[in-house]
Amino acid sequence: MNGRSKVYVEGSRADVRVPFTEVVLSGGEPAVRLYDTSGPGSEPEVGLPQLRAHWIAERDIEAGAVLGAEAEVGAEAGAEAGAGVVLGAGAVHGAGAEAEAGTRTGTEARAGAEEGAGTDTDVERAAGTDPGTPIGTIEHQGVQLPCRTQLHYAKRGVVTPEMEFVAIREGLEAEFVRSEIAAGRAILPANVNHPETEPMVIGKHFLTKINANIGTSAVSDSIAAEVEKLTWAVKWGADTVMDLSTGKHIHETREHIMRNSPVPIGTVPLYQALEKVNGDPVELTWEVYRDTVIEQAEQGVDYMTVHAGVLLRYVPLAADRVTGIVSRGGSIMAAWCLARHEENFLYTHFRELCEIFAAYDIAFSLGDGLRPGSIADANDEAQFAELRTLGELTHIAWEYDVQVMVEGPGHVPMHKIKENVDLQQEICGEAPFYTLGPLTTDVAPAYDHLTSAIGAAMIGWFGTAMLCYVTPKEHLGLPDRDDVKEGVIAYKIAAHAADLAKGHPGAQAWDDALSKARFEFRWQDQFNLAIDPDRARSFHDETLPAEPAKTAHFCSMCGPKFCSMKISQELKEYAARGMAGKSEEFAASGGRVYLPVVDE
Ligand code: IRN
Ligand code: FE2
Repeated sequence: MNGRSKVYVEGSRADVRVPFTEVVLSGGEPAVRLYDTSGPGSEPEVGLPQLRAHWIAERDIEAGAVLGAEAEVGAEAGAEAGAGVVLGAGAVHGAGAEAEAGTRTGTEARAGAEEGAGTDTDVERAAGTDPGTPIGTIEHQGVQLPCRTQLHYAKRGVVTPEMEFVAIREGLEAEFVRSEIAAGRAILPANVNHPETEPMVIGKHFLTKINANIGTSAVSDSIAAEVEKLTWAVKWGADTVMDLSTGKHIHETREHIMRNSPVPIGTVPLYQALEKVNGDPVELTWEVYRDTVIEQAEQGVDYMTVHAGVLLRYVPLAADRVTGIVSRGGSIMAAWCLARHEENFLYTHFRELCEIFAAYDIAFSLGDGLRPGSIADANDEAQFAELRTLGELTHIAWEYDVQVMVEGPGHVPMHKIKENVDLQQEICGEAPFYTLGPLTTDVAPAYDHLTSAIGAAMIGWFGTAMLCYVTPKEHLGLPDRDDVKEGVIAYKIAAHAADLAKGHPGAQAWDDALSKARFEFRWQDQFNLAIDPDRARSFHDETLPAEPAKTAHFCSMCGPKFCSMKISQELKEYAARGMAGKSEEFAASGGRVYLPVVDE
């Protein structure tokens, strides 16, 4: 795209290279750098380069040395969770030689943790890391377990290359990134088996992020089309992508998505587990589910939605709702609980899941299986009962140094939105909130990217860290390529509007650059700075396609004589010449603000 190019900013080491879209401006204006999610570009059959492989290997070598010398990995957990935790990225050359280059050694790290201790009690608030245990392990009930999470390193005072990367990306200090992760207020989703990711952070003190859902279904299942949708979604700014595939070829589809994704990938393992028992929820077992989680963990899934808050006793609370249970995962677990009259196995086995997630660094996305599916059901007892359980589970995950975010609604009218964020933040110890919209009205099927972008902007402003997009096809069908773009753009706008309102450092600079370009009739600059340069350019060119129109001091909306920007510019010129004589000049020029259209 003319005037836009990708540039890289290098960190403290040569392999920390952070991408930005650079927009070169005319008129002597400084270039503007925009956050860039698009990745380096891949050959779908080959996959992306393994940016993080070296960093992961360095940490593992260091932890391995410590583990070998001082500790025995808990035999049981090692066999179960640790099985196959052998690096997907393990085939990195020469990692040993530089093992300590990027991460600090255990001793230094411990010192760091102590330094930070006085300044942020949240670090200790989340239990788990005991500074006495070797780095790379946590002790739980007398057993040492492998732990490779960014939260673990953050709590030990280690600034990983991933944290440095996101600090540069966000324009903030690396130490600040570390402390937010350590406090559980932010997550950096980064499975050790997904070395292709360009690190990103989700937390209320960072730029608001957006997620795009893609995935095959039983009636539409082309792998190539899904990889294409992924590439398309990140081109327009999706910060993470969830692969919600059901139907055939789930494993292969996901493998292609993982190897080609520069952004973290999330899944709902329950969907694949259900396929494995031929779609009958009652046949689901913890074992089938656990094996599915490990299968996906091996492939590199960075975060997983787990509907562990749908407790047996909450299910009746949804009975009198207008729209009952609308979450797919929620309805599966509700059906299982009711049919067997047993407690949700995701809840009863939650600690085992934590052990697995710790070994791979998978983040929890605690599912909102009882979220409201209509305006009438917003903020009801079923929803908030589940939220309280999600709070309990958040704190359990932190015991294992596992990163957590919490999912939220759904369908909520504007006046009931704030309560959602406030409650979630209070109950879940400020763990990042990740919401689906919310849709602020139910009356506009085919426009739910809009009904929900309104709610998303508001909830983002109030402190939600990531917004799950809704496309125009919501409630109607599987989104195609155009719907994906509409959804992503609507949510980029919502997220940026939230960042502005929150006063995120740097957010307004982008607006100011575009406003100035608009005022000065630098049309190309205006297009290049736009969230969707293609559409901005094409809308302009629909009526004024000729090249001279790209420098003209008007557009076809008001025409040459009624352009308020042009008139304001002239007023500025008068002012620049000084107040004295200004009014005479104005009178001499005819004393009119709006110029006549025809009489010349
Ligand atoms: C996000 C916030 N609340 C729900 N979501 C997303 O909804 C979730 O991450 C997943 O991508 C999608 C479907 O979830 P259910 O319907 O299985 O709960
Ligand atoms: Fe809905």
